Amino acid sequence: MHLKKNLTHYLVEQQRKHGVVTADVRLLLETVARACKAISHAVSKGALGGVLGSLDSENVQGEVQKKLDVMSNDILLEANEWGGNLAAMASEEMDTLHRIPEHQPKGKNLLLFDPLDGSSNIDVNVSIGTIFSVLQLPEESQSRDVQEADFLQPGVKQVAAGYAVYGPQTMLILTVGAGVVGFTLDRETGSWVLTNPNIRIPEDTAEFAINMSNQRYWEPAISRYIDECLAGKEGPLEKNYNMRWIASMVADVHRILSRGGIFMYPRDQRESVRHGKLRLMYEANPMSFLVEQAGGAAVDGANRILDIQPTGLHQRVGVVLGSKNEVERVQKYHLEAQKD
Ligand code: P6P
Repeated sequence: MHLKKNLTHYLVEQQRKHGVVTADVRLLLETVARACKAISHAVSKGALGGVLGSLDSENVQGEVQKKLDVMSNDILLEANEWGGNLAAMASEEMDTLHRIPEHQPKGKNLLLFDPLDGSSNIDVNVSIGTIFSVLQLPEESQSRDVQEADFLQPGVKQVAAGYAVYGPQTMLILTVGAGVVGFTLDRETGSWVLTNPNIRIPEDTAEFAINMSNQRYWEPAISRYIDECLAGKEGPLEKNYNMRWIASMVADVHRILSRGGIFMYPRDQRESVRHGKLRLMYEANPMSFLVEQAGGAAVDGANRILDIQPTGLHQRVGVVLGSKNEVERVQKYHLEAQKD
């Protein structure tokens, strides 16, 4: 029987051949992948597992928590407390950092995650996902207790990032800084099988993703670009565009990694979205790392997302990412608008 390459095989290769993965990061990624299998199993049960619906609680974002949000968060915390490769974790669902318990061995990695992104789609059976990012504790911090400030590193410092998408297939998309690879969960063997060994985003696209209902709040640069897309063949971009909006970042980004496109959740004039809706540390940064590693681009408007110096664990940011030439056009419009 010919065994297909799996996640462990890939990570051992990256560790041995390319030295881009240390043994403790390899164990961390395998542990996160195992937790995503458990989350996939819980999500797939739906009403049969009594896991749908909301709790009476709100998270630090002031969003009503779904049962599966909290369950997914707990699965990731429990899976990652014993490995000895982490100093602390941070999550969209927790107000502040989660230190590794005293009785467990500590490591020098920091794990950040959105345990179940797109959870407004859970109850209507639309694809959702888990997003994760790995940073390392700064040298000077390794001799003391971890603090929230230790997480506040720009996205270029990530050593790994990825997501699991719970859709018709459950897939794990990962980068350790050596390109982007995709694994499909084989539910019969429980193995993450390498099915996409070299994911690349086409530099051009004719497909944009944005929530059009926010159009009246957009900044001029976004309006200018979308107007040009809607003008189609007769407009300045000289091609007809298609539109998609799943309202599940993992699903929209997965489509873009699979066939190209541009995803936009820009900051806008609403008070609650004046810095953007998506969170920098555990949504925008990991997705931007993946997109750049696949040959795409990711900006907050005028600036590269991975260069942003964070000021808060849950800070929000505008996000425009995907096919390189398209994103650079939007960035150019923002830069031109700054000069006006
Ligand atoms: P809207 C899901 O709640 C999320 O954080 C992202 O996954 C998604 O892209 C966005 O918000 C959808 O936002 O305003 O269109 O519902």
